[in-house]
Amino acid sequence: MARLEKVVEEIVAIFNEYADDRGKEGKLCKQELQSLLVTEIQSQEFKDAINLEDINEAMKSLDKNDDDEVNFREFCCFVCSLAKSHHRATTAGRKGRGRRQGDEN
Ligand SMILES: [Ca+2]
Ligand SMILES: [Ca+2]
Repeated sequence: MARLEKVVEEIVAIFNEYADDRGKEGKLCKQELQSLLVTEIQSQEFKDAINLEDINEAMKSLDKNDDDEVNFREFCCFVCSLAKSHHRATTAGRKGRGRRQGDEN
């Protein structure tokens, strides 16, 4: 399977595994969100992107529609924001976006 396909499958599998653990199926309650974040986020870089110390704060930032559950759409926004901050981190130090005339030579 191609890499991107694997990534998508993994995202769906991770969400479903935790979301169907307790309470409503297909949605992450606070406890499910907490165990997902604690288990599936290990590196400091990604930990810095979300407040793991305070699950209430983490829930508040992910729960866009204020129903105290994280649905798949909200989870995708979170994964996307992790990807964006990782992209920023790995491209930091490059000058500007794209190539501008006069840069570095
Ligand atoms: Ca659930
Ligand atoms: Ca929600």
